[in-house]
Amino acid sequence: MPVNFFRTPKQYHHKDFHNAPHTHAHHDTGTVSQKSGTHTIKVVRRVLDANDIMAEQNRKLFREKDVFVLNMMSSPGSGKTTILEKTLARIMPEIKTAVIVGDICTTNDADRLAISGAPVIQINTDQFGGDCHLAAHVIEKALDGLALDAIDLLIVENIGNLVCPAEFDIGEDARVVVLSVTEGEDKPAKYPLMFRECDAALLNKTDLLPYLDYDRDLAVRTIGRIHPGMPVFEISSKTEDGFEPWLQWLRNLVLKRR
Ligand SMILES: Nc1nc2c(ncn2[C@@H]2O[C@H](COP(=O)(O)OP(=O)(O)O)[C@@H](O)[C@H]2O)c(=O)[nH]1
Ligand SMILES: [Mg+2]
Ligand SMILES: [Zn+2]
Repeated sequence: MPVNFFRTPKQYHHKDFHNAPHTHAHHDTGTVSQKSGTHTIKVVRRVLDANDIMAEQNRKLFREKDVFVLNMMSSPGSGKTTILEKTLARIMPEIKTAVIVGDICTTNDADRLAISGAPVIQINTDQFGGDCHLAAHVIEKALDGLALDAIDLLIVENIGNLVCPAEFDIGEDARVVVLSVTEGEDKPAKYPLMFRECDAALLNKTDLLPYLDYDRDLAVRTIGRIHPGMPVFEISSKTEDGFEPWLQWLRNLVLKRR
């Protein structure tokens, strides 16, 4: 019996299916047989275990080097790169920062972020299957090009996607999700795992609120229900409104590490 991916039994978490052979060509799934659902799930578990092991290795290295690592996630276009452009301009040189940025194609974001003077590494996943998230082994490869001794903070701009990046530990210390007001207030309810897994949310593009019917209170209430107590920073990366509380939150975390 082939596995039916559209009728997921409750006991199987979504992420067990995520690396199934049909979706992620680069993963170690060459020996997978699709004949038996049980067999497939076993292999997928092994792939995820491998990611966790690699993530722990990354984390150990970051600790040794006293580097704080922030994983920034969101859907495409919510403003991650713009937030980082403005953030880097305001926290450097006080906090020595480097960025790893993931996209399927192009070095557009790396080019934008390099203007800050921060070392920037662009990962393009089209070379290994067009993956829609960054896995721990990809981060480990990217570290070859970075002098960890010279930085206090490493920010990873993950690939635009509200689903699977939340499932892949990359060895980070903290996670933030960006949600822009143009995406609709229902997105936290639709993608709860992302909001549960993060340590802070940035509600971006608040400068556009006068032009939208966005229910800001509902969005904030929903996030609070999914992840009670998680800070929600309401910002505009266009005007830099609301930036100081977000930067203070970030600075505190990095300084605690130093
Ligand atoms: N009005 C407005 N536009 C923004 C804001 N932040 C980002 N944008 C725009 O949204 C688009 C996508 O931003 P980008 O930073 O590339 O998003 P990313 O895909 O998440 O990295 C760009 O055209 C930005 O100029 C904001 O706070 N307000
Ligand atoms: Mg970007
Ligand atoms: Zn993915």
